[in-house]
Amino acid sequence: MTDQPSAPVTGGDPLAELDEFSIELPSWAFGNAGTRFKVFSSPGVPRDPFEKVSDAAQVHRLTGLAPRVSLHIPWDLVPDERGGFDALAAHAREEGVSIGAINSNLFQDDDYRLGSLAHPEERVRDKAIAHHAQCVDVMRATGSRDLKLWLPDGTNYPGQDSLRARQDRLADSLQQVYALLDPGMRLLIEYKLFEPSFYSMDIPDWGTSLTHCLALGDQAVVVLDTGHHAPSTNIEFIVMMLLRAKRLGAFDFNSRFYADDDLMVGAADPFQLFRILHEIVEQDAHLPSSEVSFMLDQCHNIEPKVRGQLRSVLNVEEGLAKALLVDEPALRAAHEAGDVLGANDVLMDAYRTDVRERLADRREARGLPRDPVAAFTASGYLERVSAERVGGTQASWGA
Ligand code: LRH
Ligand code: MN
Ligand code: MN
Repeated sequence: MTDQPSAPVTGGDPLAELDEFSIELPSWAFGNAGTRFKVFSSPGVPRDPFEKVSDAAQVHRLTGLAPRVSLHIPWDLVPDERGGFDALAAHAREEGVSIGAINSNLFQDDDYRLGSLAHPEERVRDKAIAHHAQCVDVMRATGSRDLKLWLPDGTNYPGQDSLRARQDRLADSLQQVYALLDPGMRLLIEYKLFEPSFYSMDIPDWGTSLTHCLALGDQAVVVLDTGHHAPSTNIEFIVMMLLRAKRLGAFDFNSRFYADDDLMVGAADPFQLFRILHEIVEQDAHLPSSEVSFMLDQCHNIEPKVRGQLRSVLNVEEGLAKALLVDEPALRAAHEAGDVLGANDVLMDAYRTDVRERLADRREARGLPRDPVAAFTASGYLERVSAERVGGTQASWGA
């Protein structure tokens, strides 16, 4: 192999692949969120799932990047007198978006003190399984493909329960949840290192999640939440391995300085986001055919919510644009030549490229505002909904 990097094979714009890329927004990002110390309330916050979907639709309207909204059940339950989930799906369509993943909730019921799907008592496990049947009904009504399961189960003290018995019960419960799926539906299994359990989590890492997925079947895939790892974990390595195993189903993107901070993606460590997206591009997983769902899982505690989501999707777009600019032939040539620093230079050249003007040009060419955040501020949307959304209770994380 030559020591000269070969010329790129195509003369086309590498950013054209952004046309097919999309990001899914979490309904809960639009409600009031906080820490265990205080939930600050913001004006104009949605009072129900319809208003959350409308806010999410603003992000799509201004960026063209976010056509789906994930729901969390029971936070986003729609009462029959509001037309049920058929009405919510119709509302989403009118707003130009659709319903994405349906998240189950196994962490806010008194019965789940010792766990849910891995609970020692069959009655509690059955209740947690039945909750997933309810979620699958919501999927059918809304046209959602993905059932997303994050398991908060675990133990706080060594000896509190048998680690092995918990896994066996979990495997059995997961099989029952999996059996609820229609063909074409997917079960997304999310892992988390710690919290709310502090000694052992029953699905603490990608290996455990993947092991369960492999036992369940092709419709089970892993969710990687970027905030759910130990500090210094090489997340892009995990991304590469899950793609290699064809079991990376989705991301929950966010960023963190310490633990599961749920801050805006790309805010704490944009270079990590770029490295993750480089592994994605290496395996063409940014293309819709890969079926990787790029979701956000964030809470906006002190920042405005719609603007927080706008900033987040633009951060992901920017990271992906830079990853698409990596000169792949040059990188491969450097690998083959064993050129350590040359290879690193190729990657860093792409990361250091300022793509903001190119992305604004692309938006303009597609009839979108060059600066979606400025367009949102100028639209008066927040003032309008703040005036309209009086009465009722503002949604908050967990309600
Ligand atoms: C758990 C988690 C999971 C939940 C969400 C609200 O920490 O990341 O995805 O569904 O937060
Ligand atoms: Mn998550
Ligand atoms: Mn989390």
